[in-house]
Amino acid sequence: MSSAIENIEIRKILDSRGNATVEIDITTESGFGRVAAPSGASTGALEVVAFPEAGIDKLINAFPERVKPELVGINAEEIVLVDDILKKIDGTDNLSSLGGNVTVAISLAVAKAAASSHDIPLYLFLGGKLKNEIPYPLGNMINGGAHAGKNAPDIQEFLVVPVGAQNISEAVFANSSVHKRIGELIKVKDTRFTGGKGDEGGWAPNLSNYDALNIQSRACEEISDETGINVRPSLDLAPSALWDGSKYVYSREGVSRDTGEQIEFIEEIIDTYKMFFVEDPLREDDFEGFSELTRKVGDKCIICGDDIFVTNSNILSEGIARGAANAIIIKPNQIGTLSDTYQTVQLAKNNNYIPVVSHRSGETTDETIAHLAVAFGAPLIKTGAIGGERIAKLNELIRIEEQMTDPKMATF
Ligand code: 2PG
Ligand code: MG
Repeated sequence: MSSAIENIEIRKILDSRGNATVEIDITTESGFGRVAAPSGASTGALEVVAFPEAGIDKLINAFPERVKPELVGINAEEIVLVDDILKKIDGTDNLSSLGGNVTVAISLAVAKAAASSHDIPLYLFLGGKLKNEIPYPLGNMINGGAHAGKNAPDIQEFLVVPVGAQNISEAVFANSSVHKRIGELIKVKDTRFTGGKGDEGGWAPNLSNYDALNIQSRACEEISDETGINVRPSLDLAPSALWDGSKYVYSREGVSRDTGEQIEFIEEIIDTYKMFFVEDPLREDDFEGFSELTRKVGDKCIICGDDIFVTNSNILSEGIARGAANAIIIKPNQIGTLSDTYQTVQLAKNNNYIPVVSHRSGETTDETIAHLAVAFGAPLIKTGAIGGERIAKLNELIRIEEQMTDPKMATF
């Protein structure tokens, strides 16, 4: 049984927004790994460059000479070596030549092929000894900002977490019940609502931020009462998109907030709606604001950094030193390789930052992040609630839980 890479193929495929992305196939003597890369819409400024600057088609043409010969023959278990080779082929410091989406798909597909060579699933191969813990799914209920149309709320994501669920099946069905209930409540509030959805399968209504918050919170309460499973509201504000250089402009509301007012607004929302998790409450370069907010509310709410940290361990180190946030979004394509992703997860865990493995707004039916969340021991996974590319990950978690001998939900 050999894990040496025998072949590597690349193809251009569709993502959930109808844009092009890449898929990689890795073959070893006795294994196979296939991974497709996702793409963001509200990307952090310091993420690696997603696609090769020369374009996907040119890279695909050059791939047989430029990439394949460098990897064929390498042991797929040597993931750090593979990632180093990829960085060397790329030759830039932001992966703009190969594209971070290409490198991350190769890196993850190599790991999958190695796992498959040993005939074990990826989460076991990467996780070593099993903790037997399943992450809670953060389900996306209402889409706004860069993920929805003009009249939708300014806040990008209204999320929920079924913290009272006993297993993943209870958890995903609780989320889908909240999603359905929110749809019904939106129709009552806006009789002209056409049922439209945003990029991540959440509803995209013509509602103010506060109307959306009220509906989100009411649906959580109702479904918690009806099912006995406590479901808590959460948010991703993605407010770098709202920042005009001196203030946050909430155009849907006709309101602007400076940094101090934004912090007060977030504190008020956390208190009023008993928020469980708030991602990117402030713009991506405001370490000070993140620190202040974390000091004020970090004991009652998870304050998570996404665009501010971009899964980069050097940037996370700065955040840790300054007490900015207490959780970090982990998106492998923000940093471009599995080994760099792993390094960031370890740094987070060693400093009591909660790692939250996440999808992107543009996705495929690839299910790899479900395995990563389990392998990393991440207590939360953010991967939507409904929609083919979102349920691919959720249903994989159901399968993973079924394979475990004594599964339990994650501990925080
Ligand atoms: C986010 C993500 C995923 P995008 O902001 O957290 O929800 O969006 O992939 O567009 O960056
Ligand atoms: Mg985010």
